Amino acid sequence: MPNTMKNLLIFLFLSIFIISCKQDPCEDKICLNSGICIDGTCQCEGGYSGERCQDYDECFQTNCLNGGTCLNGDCDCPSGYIGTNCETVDPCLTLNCLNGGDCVSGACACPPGFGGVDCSVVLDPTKMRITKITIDDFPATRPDGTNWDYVGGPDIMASVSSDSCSLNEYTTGYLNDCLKGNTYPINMNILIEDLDVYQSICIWDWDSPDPDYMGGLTILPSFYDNWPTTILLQNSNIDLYMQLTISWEY
Ligand SMILES: [Ca+2]
Ligand SMILES: [Ca+2]
Repeated sequence: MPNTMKNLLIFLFLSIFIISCKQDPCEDKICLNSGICIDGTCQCEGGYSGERCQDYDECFQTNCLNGGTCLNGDCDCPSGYIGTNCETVDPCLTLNCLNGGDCVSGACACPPGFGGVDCSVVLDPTKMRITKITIDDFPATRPDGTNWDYVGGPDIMASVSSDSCSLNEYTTGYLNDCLKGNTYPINMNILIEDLDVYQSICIWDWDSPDPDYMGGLTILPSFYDNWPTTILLQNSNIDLYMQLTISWEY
C-alpha cells in the first residue's frame, strides 16, 4: 500500500474514533426545577434562571398595576392605590377620619372612645379602671374614741369590693403610721367590668389578723356618665375624704 493511502486510512480511523468518543455536553449537566439541558445549557421553566435554573423570581407572576413595583413577590403600590396588584383606588383619598382617627387600607382606625365609619360617633365606655386612690383625710380615732393603734398612726390600706366593704375582693398594700393632715396616694389597678354594680371604696387600719375598718363610700360607676378622670368621695361626718383616679375603657 502506498504511504499516502496508508496515512489516509489512519486519519479516517482516528476521526471515527474521536467522533464516536465525543462527550454529550448535557451528560453531567443537572437542570433544576424542570429545566431542560440543550447543548450543555439549561433552558429554564418560567420564573427560573441561573446556570442550573436554581434562582426563582418571586415577581415572575406578579402584575403590579397603576405604577406599582414588585418586591419579593408583593406589589408596592403608589400613594392612592391599594390591593394585591394595586388595582383599587384607596378610599383613604376621600375618607376623612375625625377625632384623631387614622385611615388604614381604606378604613378609619379610631382612637378609644370613638367609632363609626369616620370616627365621628362618641362611644360610651363599658368598663372603669381605678388606678389610684388618694386619701386626703381619715377618721382620727375609732368610733368609740380609742386610737387605731397603741403606738403611732393607723396603717392605711384600701379595698374595692362590690356591694359592701370587704377585704375579700381587692386590697392595696398598707402605709405605715399615717398622720392626719398628710395626703396619701395609693396606687391600685382594678378593672370594674360592669358599670351597673355598686362598688364600695373603703379604708382600713392594717392589723394582723384583722384590720380595723376605718370608713368607706359606695359608688355606682354608670352614674358618672360624663366619664370623669377623678371622682371625689367624702363623708364629712367621719372626716373621710378620698379621690379616685379613673380611666374608662371601651
Ligand atoms: Ca389598729
Ligand atoms: Ca401603726
